[in-house]
Amino acid sequence: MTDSYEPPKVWTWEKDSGGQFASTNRPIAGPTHDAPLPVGEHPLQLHSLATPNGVKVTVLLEELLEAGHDAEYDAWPIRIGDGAQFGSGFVEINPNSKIPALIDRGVAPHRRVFESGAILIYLAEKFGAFLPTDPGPRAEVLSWVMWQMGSAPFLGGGFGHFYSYAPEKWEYPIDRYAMETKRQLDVLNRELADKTHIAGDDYTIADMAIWPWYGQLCLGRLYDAAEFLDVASYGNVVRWAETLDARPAVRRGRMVNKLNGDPAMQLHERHDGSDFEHRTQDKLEG
Ligand SMILES: N[C@@H](CCC(=O)N[C@@H](CS)C(=O)NCC(=O)O)C(=O)O
Repeated sequence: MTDSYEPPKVWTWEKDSGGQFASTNRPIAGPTHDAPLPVGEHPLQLHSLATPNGVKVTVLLEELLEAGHDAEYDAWPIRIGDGAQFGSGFVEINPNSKIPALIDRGVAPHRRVFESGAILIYLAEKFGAFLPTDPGPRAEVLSWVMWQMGSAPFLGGGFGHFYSYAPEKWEYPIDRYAMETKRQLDVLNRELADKTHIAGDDYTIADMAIWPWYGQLCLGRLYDAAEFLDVASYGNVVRWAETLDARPAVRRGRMVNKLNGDPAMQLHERHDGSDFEHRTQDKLEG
C-alpha cells in the first residue's frame, strides 16, 4: 500500500479500484438496464445466489419444507458477476441491488422483502417456525440475527475482501479485519460452550443467519482462511458448524442457485424438491 496517497478534496469515480468484483462496483444506485424478472408457479419467488447471504434463506426454506410447511418456492439465480443485480426487475424488489431478495405473490398486493435478515424474520413469522413467540426467547434470537447482520460485513467486506479479493495483500487491513474476525469467532465460541444452538437449545433463524458465514468459515469453505485464522481453536463453533452441516436441509440449501464448484452440488434454478435429484449440473451436463 502506498503511504503517499493524499485524498483529493472531492472523490470522483475515475477508474475501477481493481480486484475481484471491480467491474460491477459503482458509486451510484439504480438500474443499468431493462431486465424483467422471471416468474415461476409458486407463491414465493426467490432471486438469489449461493453466497452466505443467499444460503441463509435457502436453508430456511428447505428447513420449512422438511418440517412440513407449505413453503414451496422458485429460486432464480442473479449473476452478480455479470451485473444482473442492476437489472430493472431486480432493482424493483431490492433498491440496494444485492442478493437475496424475495417476492411473496401469495398475498395481495404482492410483497417484496430484501436484506437476508428481514427475509428470515418474514418467513419465520409467516410460517410460525424457527422464531419463538415468547418475548424473552424471541429477543434472544433477534439479537443474534442482528448481531450477524452487523458483524458479517467485517468478515466478508473486511477480512474476505482484503485477504482474498483485493489486488494486493496489504498488511494493515488484513491485520485489522483478521483481529475483528477472530474476536467475533471468540464471541460465538464462548456462547456455544454450554448451548447446542446459538440462541439456546432450539435451532432457530439465528443459527441459519450465522452458520453460512461463521460455520462455513470454520469448515474451511470461506476464503481458504481456516489455517490463517486458526479456526480449529474455536472448538465449540466447529462442533456446532459440523452438526448443522449434517442436516439434509442445510445441504440442499447450499446447492440452490450455486453456480460454481462441484457440478453435483450446483442447482442453478430450483422449482421443485425433485430438482435436487434430477436437475443438478452434473445431471444436466452428463
Ligand atoms: N446486507 C445484505 C448484504 C447482501 C450482499 O452483500 N449480497 C452480495 C452477495 S453476498 C451481493 O449481492 N453483491 C453484489 C454487489 O455488491 O453488487 C443482506 O444480508 O442481504
